[in-house]
Amino acid sequence: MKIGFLALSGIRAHDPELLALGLTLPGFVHRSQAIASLPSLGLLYLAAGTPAGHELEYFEAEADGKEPTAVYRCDLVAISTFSAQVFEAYAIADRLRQAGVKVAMGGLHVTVLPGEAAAHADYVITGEGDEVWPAVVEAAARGDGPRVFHAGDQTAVHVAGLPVPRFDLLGDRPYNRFTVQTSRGCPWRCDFCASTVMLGRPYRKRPVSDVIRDIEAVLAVREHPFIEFADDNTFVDKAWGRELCRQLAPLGVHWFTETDVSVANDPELLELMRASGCRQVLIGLESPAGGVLEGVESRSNFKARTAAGHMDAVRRIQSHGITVNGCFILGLDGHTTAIFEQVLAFARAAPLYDVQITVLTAFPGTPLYARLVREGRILEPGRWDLCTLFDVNHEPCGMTAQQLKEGMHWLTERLYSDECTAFRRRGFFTERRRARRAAKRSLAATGLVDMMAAN
Ligand code: B12
Ligand code: SF4
Repeated sequence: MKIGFLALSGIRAHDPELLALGLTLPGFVHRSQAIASLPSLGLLYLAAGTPAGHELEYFEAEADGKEPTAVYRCDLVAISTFSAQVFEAYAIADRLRQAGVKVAMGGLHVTVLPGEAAAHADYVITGEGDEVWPAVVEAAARGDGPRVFHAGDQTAVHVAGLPVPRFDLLGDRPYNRFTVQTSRGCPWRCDFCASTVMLGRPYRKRPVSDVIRDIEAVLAVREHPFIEFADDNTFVDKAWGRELCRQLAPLGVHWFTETDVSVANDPELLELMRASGCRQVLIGLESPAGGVLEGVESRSNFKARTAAGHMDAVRRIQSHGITVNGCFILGLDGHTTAIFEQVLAFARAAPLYDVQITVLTAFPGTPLYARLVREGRILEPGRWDLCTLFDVNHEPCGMTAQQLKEGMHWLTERLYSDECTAFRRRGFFTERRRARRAAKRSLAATGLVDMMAAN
C-alpha cells in the first residue's frame, strides 16, 4: 500500500481583534511563526513503526487548511488530531473517503471522543499509537471495515523500545525546528491539562542514549537544527536530567523544553542545561495570584504550593543564562479583572524574557471540562474549534466572558509591545551580567582561600 501521513500544522485562533493585535506585535508573532512550522512527531513515530513493504510519504496540509492533491494517491492516510483543528481534519477525512482512500485517525482529540471520529474515519485509534499501528495497517491492507482500536486500554507503551522517528521523510521542506521526545506524560494532574497525560499514561522517561540517537537522526537530515523537546515536563527526575544534559553537550545543538518550576532548585542541573545548549524553558506559572491555584493540581497541590516562590525561581533560572517563557492562564476561577495588571506587573518585575498568556480552556476529556459542563458554563458546547487557548468559550466566575476577552486584548497589547518586550529582555541581560560578576567574585574568593591554605 501507499501510506500517507498528513499533518495539520500552524496556529489557530478565531478572535478577530486578537488576531489583528497579533499581526502587529513582534513578540507574539515571532514565537508563533517559529513554532507553527514544527512537523508532527506523532506521525513520524507511526511511520517508523510501519511494517515493511509499504511506500510511505509525509504530507503537510496547505496554508488554507486543505489537503494537497498528492495525498489522494494513497491507499491509507493517517491523520493526527488536536481539538482546535479537528473539524478541518474531519472535513479532509470525509473528502478522502469519498475518493476511496482509507483514513485512520488518532491523537489527543479522538482519544477522548472516538465515537465522534468514527463518523469520519475508517479506523479510529485511542491512546498511544506506536504499538497498535501495525495492526491498523494490516486491517487496511486486508480491506477490513471500520473499527475503533482502543490502544488506550492496553498497557502503556514501553518507551525504551521506541524507534527513531522517520525524520528522513520530511525531505527538504523548510522546517526550522524539530521535535524530539525525552519523556512521556507528567506526574502532576492539573484539572485543565490536555497534554499527553490525557492519553492516560504514567510519566515515563526514555533512555538518554535513545534521545541522543534521535537527535543524531535529525542532525543527519539538517545542519544546525533547533530542537524542541515535545515533553510535558522534562526535568521531573533531576539526576536523569543531569545525565541527559551531559550527553547533549557534545552535539552542539540549541534546544527548548517544557518543564515544571522545580528545575530552579537545582543549580548544577541549570548549569548543565545552559552548557548543553538550552535556550529557553517554558514553565506553566499559571497565575501570579497563587490562591486561585488551590486544588488545580490534584495529586499534591503542586501548583498552589510552589506559587509563592515563582518570581524567585524565574530569577534563579534566568541567572544561569536560560530564558524563561512564563505561561499564565487568564480566567481561572477566582480571577477578577485585577489579574491582567497582576500578570503585567509580574512579567516586568521578574523580568520574564518571554511570556505566554492564554485563556482558561476546557478541552474535552479534562476534569475541568466535566465540571464546567455540570455547572452550565461552556458557552458554545461542541465548538472544539474554539479550543485554541486564545478564544473565550466559558463563563468565568470572577468577571464576565466579555471582560475576559477585553482583558486578554488589553494585556496582549501591553505585554508584547516593543517597549515591554525590550524592557523585559534588557532586564534579563542585566540580571545575567550581575550573576556572572557574582560568580566570578566567588571564584576569585575561592582562589584566595586556596592560596592561603597552600601557604
Ligand atoms: C508540538 C506541538 C504543536 C505543533 C504541532 C506540529 C504538528 N504538525 O503536529 C504546533 C506548534 C503546530 C502546535 C499547534 C497547536 N497546538 Co500544540 N502542541 C505541541 C506539543 C508541545 C507536543 C505535541 C507532540 O509532538 N507530542 C508528541 C507526540 C509523539 O505525541 P502525540 O502527538 O500525542 O502522538 C501520539 C498519540 O497521540 C497517537 N497519535 C497521534 N496521532 C495519531 C494518528 C494515528 C492515525 C494514530 C494511530 C495514532 C496517533 O500516537 C502518537 C505516538 O504515541 C503539545 C504539548 C504536549 N506536551 O503534548 C501541544 C498541544 C498538543 N497543542 C495544543 C494546542 C491547543 C495547539 C493549538 C490549538 C494552539 C493554537 N492556538 O494554535 C495548535 C493546533 C493547531 C493545529 N495545527 O493542530 C494542545 C492540544 C490539546 C488538545 N487536546 O487538543 C497541547 C496538548 C498543548 C496543551 N497543553 O494545551 N502544537
Ligand atoms: S504540570 Fe503541565 S503537563 Fe503536568 S499535568 Fe499540569 S499542566 Fe499538564
